[in-house]
Amino acid sequence: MNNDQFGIKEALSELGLKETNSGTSTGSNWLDSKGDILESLSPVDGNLIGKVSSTTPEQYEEVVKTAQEAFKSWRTVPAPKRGEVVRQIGEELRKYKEPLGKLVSFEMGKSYQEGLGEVQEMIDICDFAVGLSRQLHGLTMHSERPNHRMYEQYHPLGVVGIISAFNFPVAVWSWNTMLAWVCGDVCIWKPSEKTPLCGVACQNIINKVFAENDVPEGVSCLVNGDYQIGELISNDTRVPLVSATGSTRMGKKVGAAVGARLGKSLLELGGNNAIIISKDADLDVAITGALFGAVGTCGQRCTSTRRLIIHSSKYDEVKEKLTGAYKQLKIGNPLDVNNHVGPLIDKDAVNMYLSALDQVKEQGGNIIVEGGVLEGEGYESGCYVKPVIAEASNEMQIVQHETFAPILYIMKYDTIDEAIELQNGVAQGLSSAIMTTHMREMEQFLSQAGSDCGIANVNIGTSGAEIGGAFGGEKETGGGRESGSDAWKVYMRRQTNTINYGTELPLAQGIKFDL
Ligand code: UN1
Repeated sequence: MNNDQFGIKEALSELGLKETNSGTSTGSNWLDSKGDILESLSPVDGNLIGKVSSTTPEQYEEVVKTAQEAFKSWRTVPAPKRGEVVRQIGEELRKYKEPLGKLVSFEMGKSYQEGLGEVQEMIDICDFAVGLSRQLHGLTMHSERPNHRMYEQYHPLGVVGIISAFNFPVAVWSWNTMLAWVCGDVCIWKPSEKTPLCGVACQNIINKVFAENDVPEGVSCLVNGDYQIGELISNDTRVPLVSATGSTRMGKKVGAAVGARLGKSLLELGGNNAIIISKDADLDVAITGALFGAVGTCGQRCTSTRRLIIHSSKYDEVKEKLTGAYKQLKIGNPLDVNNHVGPLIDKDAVNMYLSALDQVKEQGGNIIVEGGVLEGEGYESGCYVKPVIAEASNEMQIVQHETFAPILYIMKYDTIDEAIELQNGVAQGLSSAIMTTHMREMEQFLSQAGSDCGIANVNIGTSGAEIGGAFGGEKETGGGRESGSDAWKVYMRRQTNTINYGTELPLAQGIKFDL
């Protein structure tokens, strides 16, 4: 299919993308394309979309130094004024929603609807951050000493490094950056090497707003490249906070490197998310939730549904309904609204999917909806695969592993205690859900003895979280929280201040020190 009919060329030019782009920027200054070239191939048709140069170690030095310098002035701009700049970014994103949504869809492979949804998440976090810019508050407390006042306040941290993944190539960056900016930090973003054009496009959008507001060079920095540039950021003591989204394997490396220098990290890593379908579930809600959770974004969300834990009395019915729904799925070009499932990101991902299917069979799983790689017209990229359902158990090694592909494992339970144990019986702890109309089951699932995940939903699938809540998870998911609620606190340093406005110097704890 000719992708021009979907307006890709036009979108690229609207976003200021060229055939070859510098991947290193401190704002309006784009550094020369000296580094190795990253080729961005679309998983939609396998063709080259554009090239981006990676950042050399020398260029990285220049970026960090410019960012450090920018921090000195950006931190003194009143937070609501920084919020005003973020408000304008939200306005600009509204203008660019369609071309950016299209680029996200074409470079990453998710549906155009989901691409637009991702840009909407960016707009929403801008709005959230604007309000937040007037609410970066600490507490006051009573001092034990007379004529003393005690309070705490939050100050910006400095340079924040953001390492993001291909699957949400723009939204996750914005969750971090918009908060960090209103908090008074400056940011260095390393997008995934699989979606570098999304990074360049966002920087172009930001640059326009920053120029109009005289924001100093270095507040918004972009670097590109493979894991080596990620290592530079993780090991750099000038970067007090590193926020990394991606696999648990990657997160363990980043966490160890940042921890070794006692820096702060915010990790949002793998999930192995389950939905419990109870005997009292509304099955229409349950099937729709499970279907979107498992095949949406071709199973490439960290919140994708990987396991269904179904009450034995409903098992056959759910299996039948779900199998029927899978047969109706249309797989193809994600820019075509008639399709439900787009491609995987690249051929490596396809190979991981195939290897996972082999392991499912070797380890005793029973495949009930067969997989396979699609071939022929429209599937030339080799990245389109069939979503799979397999009967499996937590004991199988492959079920314990997050395969970033549309493979759904289904299993049975009899008691709610057993269901919760199965739900929690994996190394990851991001998202979870129960489908039930039974109040007691629901409350047990949400109690301290219930789901051990960062997200626990009722009658909603595991994916599609709103930005207003803190986003992240426990165990191998890394423990970090991004976006809403009080996630902003990680981007700031807390300071406790005690002020003596009296004429004596009483010491705390009743200590006397008289000469
Ligand atoms: C991710 O896959 O890293 O909750 C983020 C969701 C989206 C974000 C997913 N709002 O599915």
